[in-house]
Amino acid sequence: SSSWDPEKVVCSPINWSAMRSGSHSFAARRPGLITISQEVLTAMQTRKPILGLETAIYTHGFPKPNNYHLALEMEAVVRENGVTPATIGILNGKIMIGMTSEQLKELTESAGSENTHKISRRDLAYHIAASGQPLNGGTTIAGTILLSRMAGIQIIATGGLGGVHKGGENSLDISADLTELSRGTIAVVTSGMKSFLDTPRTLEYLETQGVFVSTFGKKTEKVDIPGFFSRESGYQSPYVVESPEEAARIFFANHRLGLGSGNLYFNPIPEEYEIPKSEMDPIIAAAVEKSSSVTGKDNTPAVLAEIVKQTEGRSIEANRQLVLDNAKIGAQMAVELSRLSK
Ligand code: PSU
Ligand code: MN
Repeated sequence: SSSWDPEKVVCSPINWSAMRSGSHSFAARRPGLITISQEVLTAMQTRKPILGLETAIYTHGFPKPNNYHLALEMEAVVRENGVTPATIGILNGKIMIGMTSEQLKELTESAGSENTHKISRRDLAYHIAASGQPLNGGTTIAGTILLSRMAGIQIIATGGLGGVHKGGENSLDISADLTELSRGTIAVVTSGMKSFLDTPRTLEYLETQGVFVSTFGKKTEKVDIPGFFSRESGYQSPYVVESPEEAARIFFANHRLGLGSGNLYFNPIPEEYEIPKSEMDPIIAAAVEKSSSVTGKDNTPAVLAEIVKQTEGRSIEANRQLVLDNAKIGAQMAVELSRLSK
């Protein structure tokens, strides 16, 4: 009907105009529940583009002290592209949207301690309300997606996506990243999933959940879903996008339609840092084998730690380069989205 205004479509709990101003977001309506840094708050008030960043990669992916250096580098790349970084995590029982470098230092240094956990949807309330020692947390993609939504942040840059684990049809180990992607409007930039996940089943699951899945590349070529350390996985990407501008346009249309579902933008690792799939696959297979007795949320970190050990730092440099590139692409998307929504 003529009264239908896509700008007014409410994607609970945040509507589009509120997302832009930041002033009526879920977080703003519940003061004290979520701590938004001064820098991020200013960006919201002045309608500067913002990019959300996850922290499980620092607490449960990267060894110390590389994790702290990476956290700073990620924010620097985002700022260089004219965007305000919002690193998201839990520090001393408080949900943080944006952290000072001292706070980032505190969180990353606490990696590995018994009070620092990996935070997905099911973990969130406990970590801000439990009795005992104050807890810290690195948010997974799932955790970062849902907190971004609460704060009114629309795009996040991450490293590797969780998915359906190999044998998941029996173990039921399916990352909450996938269900969270289906729960609300968010754009996620990631470099793919490692070969310890079942790529075709992950794609089927995402299709069922209505998540748009695309990879940066040329539409005239066949483009694979990237395999994290390598640019190929052997499985074709459902869609191809050619630039951050196009990606932002698709995400904006997704929002204006009120679809209320997430978008995945896979960004293959830059060629010069790629580690061939043939080289990584046996290493990853061995890491999975070694971690097979570790179940639940500890499985992914155990596999990641074993990969780091086996590649002696080479995987760390590849991981660093790809995640920095994701921050750059995510920031460019945020700039374009901000232009489109003016
Ligand atoms: N895969 C990677 N690197 C990562 C992760 C996964 O190659 O850092 C992290 C991300 O934070 C992701 C989470 O959201 O692990 C998925 O964990 P799980 O499989 O327990 O859902
Ligand atoms: Mn899992």
